[in-house]
Amino acid sequence: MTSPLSPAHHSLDPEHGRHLLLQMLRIRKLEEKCVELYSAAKIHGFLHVYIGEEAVAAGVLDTLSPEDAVVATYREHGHALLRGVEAGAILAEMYGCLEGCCRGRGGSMHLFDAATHFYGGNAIVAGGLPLAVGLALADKMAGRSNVTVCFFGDGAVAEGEFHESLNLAALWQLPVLFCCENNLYAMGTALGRSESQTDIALKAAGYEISAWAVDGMDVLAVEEAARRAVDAVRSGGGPHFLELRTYRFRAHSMFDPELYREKAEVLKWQERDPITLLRRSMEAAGQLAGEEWAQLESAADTEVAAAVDFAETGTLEPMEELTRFVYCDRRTP
Ligand SMILES: Cc1ncc(C[n+]2csc(CCOP(=O)(O)OP(=O)(O)O)c2C)c(N)n1
Repeated sequence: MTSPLSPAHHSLDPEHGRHLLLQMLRIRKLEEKCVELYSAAKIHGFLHVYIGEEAVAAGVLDTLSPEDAVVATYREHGHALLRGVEAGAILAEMYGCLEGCCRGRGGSMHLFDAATHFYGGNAIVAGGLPLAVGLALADKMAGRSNVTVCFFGDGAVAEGEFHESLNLAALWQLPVLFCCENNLYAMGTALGRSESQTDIALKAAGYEISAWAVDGMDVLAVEEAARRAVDAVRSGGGPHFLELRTYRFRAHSMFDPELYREKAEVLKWQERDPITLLRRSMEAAGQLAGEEWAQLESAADTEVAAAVDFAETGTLEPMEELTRFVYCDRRTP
C-alpha cells in the first residue's frame, strides 16, 4: 500500500494537476450525492459507484480526442461525466426522467451518449468488449485514426467474450485500448478464487498484445501509461492493454453486505485514496494552496447542486409512450 508515486509527480505542471484533481473530485462528489439520493429513494434500481477508482477514468480519458470512442461498464457514471455528458443529464437519467441522456430509459447502468461517442453503460459483464472491437473495426475499415477505449472489470476476464475480443483485436490489429479496472473483486468473488493466473496483463500478453500493469491509484501513473498506449494505438500499433490496479472503497452495489473482505483491507487501500495522493503530493511540492483546494471542491459542489436541481425538475415519460422504442416505428420515413 506504500508503493511510491510515479516520477511524473516531479515534473507536474500545477495547472494540469489541479485539472486532474477537479476531474476526480467531480466524480467523487457526484457519486456521494447519488448514494444520498438513492437512500432517499430518488434513484431506483441498481446503483454501482466508482468511489476509490476515479484515477483510472480521469487519467485515461484525459488522453483522448473528442472523436475517440469510449465503452464502459455499469460502474460508468464517472466515465460519462468526464467524456462530456452533463451531470444534470446523468442524474436525470438515474431519476428516470425524459431529460436524462437516454430519456430515463437506461438508468444508472445504461448511460449512453452518441454525441460524445460514449457507447455505454453496459450491464452485461464483458459485454462491452465485442462492442469496442466492432467500433475499432469500423474505424479501421473507414480509414479513420480514432481510438476506441474499452473499460471493464477483472470479472470480465472469466468470460468468453474477453478472450474472443482480445484474439480478434490482435489478429486484425484493431485500434482499441483495453483498460481492465482490476479492483480485485467481481461482486463477492476475489480474483484468486476464479482465475488460475491472476496477472491479467500477462494473460493479455498471451494474445500478442502489448500489455502492462499500472498503479491505478496514482492518476499521473495512469495518465502516463494511457498516453503512451493511446499514441501507440493511434499510430497503427494495434491493440494495447492496461491492467489498472485499483480498489473500490464502497460495496459492489447498494445491495451488498460486504462479507467477502475485511474492513482492515478497505482501510488500507483508503490510505491510497487517489484524490488525497495527488492533493498531498502537490501540497508537498508547494503546488496547491489551501484556497485552491477549496475552490476545486466548491466548483465540484456547485456542479452537483445544479445537477440535482435539474433532475428534481425533470419530467416522467407519459404512460402512452410506454411501448415507444420497443418496436420499430413504421410511421417514420
Ligand atoms: C454475463 C454476466 N454474468 C453475471 C452478471 C452479474 N454480475 C454483475 S456485476 C458482476 C461482477 C463483475 O465484476 P467486475 O467485472 O470485476 O467489475 P466491478 O463490479 O468490480 O467493477 C457480476 C458477476 C452480469 N451482469 N453479466
